[in-house]
Amino acid sequence: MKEKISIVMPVYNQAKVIPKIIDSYCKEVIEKLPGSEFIVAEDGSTDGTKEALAELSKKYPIRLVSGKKRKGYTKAVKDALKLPKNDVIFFSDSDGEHSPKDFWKLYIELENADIVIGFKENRKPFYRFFISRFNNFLIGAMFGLWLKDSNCGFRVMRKKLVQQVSQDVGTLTYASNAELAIRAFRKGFKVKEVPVQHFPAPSEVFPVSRMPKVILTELLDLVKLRLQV
Ligand SMILES: Nc1nc2c(ncn2[C@@H]2O[C@H](COP(=O)(O)OP(=O)(O)OP(=O)(O)O)[C@@H](O)[C@H]2O)c(=O)[nH]1
Ligand SMILES: [Mg+2]
Repeated sequence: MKEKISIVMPVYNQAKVIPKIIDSYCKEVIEKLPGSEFIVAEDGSTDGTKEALAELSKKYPIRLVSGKKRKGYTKAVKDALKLPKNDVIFFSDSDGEHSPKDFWKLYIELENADIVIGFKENRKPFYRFFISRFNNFLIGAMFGLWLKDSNCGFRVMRKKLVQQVSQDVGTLTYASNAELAIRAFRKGFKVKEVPVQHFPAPSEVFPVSRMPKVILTELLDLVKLRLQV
């Protein structure tokens, strides 16, 4: 496969890692697939990320989309997914949890699927591993989609799938990436998973203290989603 791609990357307060991330995704992927584009969707950052990205956009071929006010992950991703020009979309979080080298493993599998999702084999910390597995079990039982890491923020997908489902996402408060996969699966798209490396980063959304609230909300949201698809 040598198809050009569009990278879509949401960014919020990633000043520490963003120069390295932009550099590595450009070198490992963008430069190797001529005609590709790199959409960087940033909003509301307060830690110098905006300034860093403005500098980086002079040196690297990124399409920078910036907003003053923080949109929140789900809205930021939905808006960014309206922008790709190319048929293959490589979506990745920007917090350094993934390696752009793993892109190629997912990309090759797109020959046999409409969306290929990375799965973090050795999830850390342990409570995240456990909760993720439990959530994935519920998704399998309720929707028939059996995945190991349905909410992974590292995936490659066809634009036609993104166009058909991404704008409906908004029911699973804490798992919008999983919701996109579920909606796609229920529309008949083929979903695959491929193991990827994982470099744990501190989580803003999921500290252990918020787990009871997160789990309860997720359970109710899954029921709501089941009534929709
Ligand atoms: N544009 C934009 N990006 C965001 C926003 N919130 C988070 N992000 C980015 O989205 C990615 C995922 O971030 P979070 O939603 O904070 O998730 P996390 O804390 O890393 O959660 P886990 O990876 O599941 O532990 C990161 O690369 C963030 O920089 C937002 O409001 N707007
Ligand atoms: Mg993360």
